[in-house]
Amino acid sequence: MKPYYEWRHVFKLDPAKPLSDDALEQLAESGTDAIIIGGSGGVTEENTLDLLMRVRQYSVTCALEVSTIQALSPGFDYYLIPSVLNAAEVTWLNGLHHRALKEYGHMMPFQEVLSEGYCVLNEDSTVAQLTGANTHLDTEDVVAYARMTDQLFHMPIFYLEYSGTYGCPETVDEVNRTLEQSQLFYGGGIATPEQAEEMAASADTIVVGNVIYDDLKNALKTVGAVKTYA
Ligand code: 1GP
Repeated sequence: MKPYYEWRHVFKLDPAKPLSDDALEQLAESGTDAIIIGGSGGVTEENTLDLLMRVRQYSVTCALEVSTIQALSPGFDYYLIPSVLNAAEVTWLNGLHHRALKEYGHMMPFQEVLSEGYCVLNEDSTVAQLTGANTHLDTEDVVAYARMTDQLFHMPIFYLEYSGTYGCPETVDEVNRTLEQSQLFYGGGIATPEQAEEMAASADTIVVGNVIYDDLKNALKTVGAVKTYA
């Protein structure tokens, strides 16, 4: 298993989207550092477990990004728990977390749990709609959320989430310079090796999602782009 602080490139697979065995094999054997299973809609215990079993045929590190308590399943290397810092309702910041801890806190494998300070920046994304995120933020606002994650809450991961659209490299760069301890994850709209390389220049870890389903060839090329850069 590769520890999260060594991840430079990860693929995020959506359990609600179909993926052929052949495609999954290519992704798992691509040299990516980890596979994250997670999505914002249609995630169930059944489709999560099904995908976990399929990924477990390979040696790649596999994490669950928990978006619904119902889909919590054992057997992952890591459990990533997002807290949306710019959400409109506290449900997404700590409400679901409270509910989960009340029910399962006594048996949670905390050594495998990683909290993520999420900053959602694409107002059209499902996650922004779901959480009512205030995406009208300037760089100083985003940097303040990065400090909150890093210096105030001491969360291991700060996640700049542009899901579905390519973000602003200058903002990523500014955040990168601010963070001292937290690992910087960048995700959103990476569709080419060039974009992967550009974001990998500032973020510690880049997350590649949608393009897997739209253009597998280019998705696979993002791995090499990041590794060459590193
Ligand atoms: C989504 O950050 C990830 O949670 C990746 O974004 O799907 O736009 O690549 P894309």
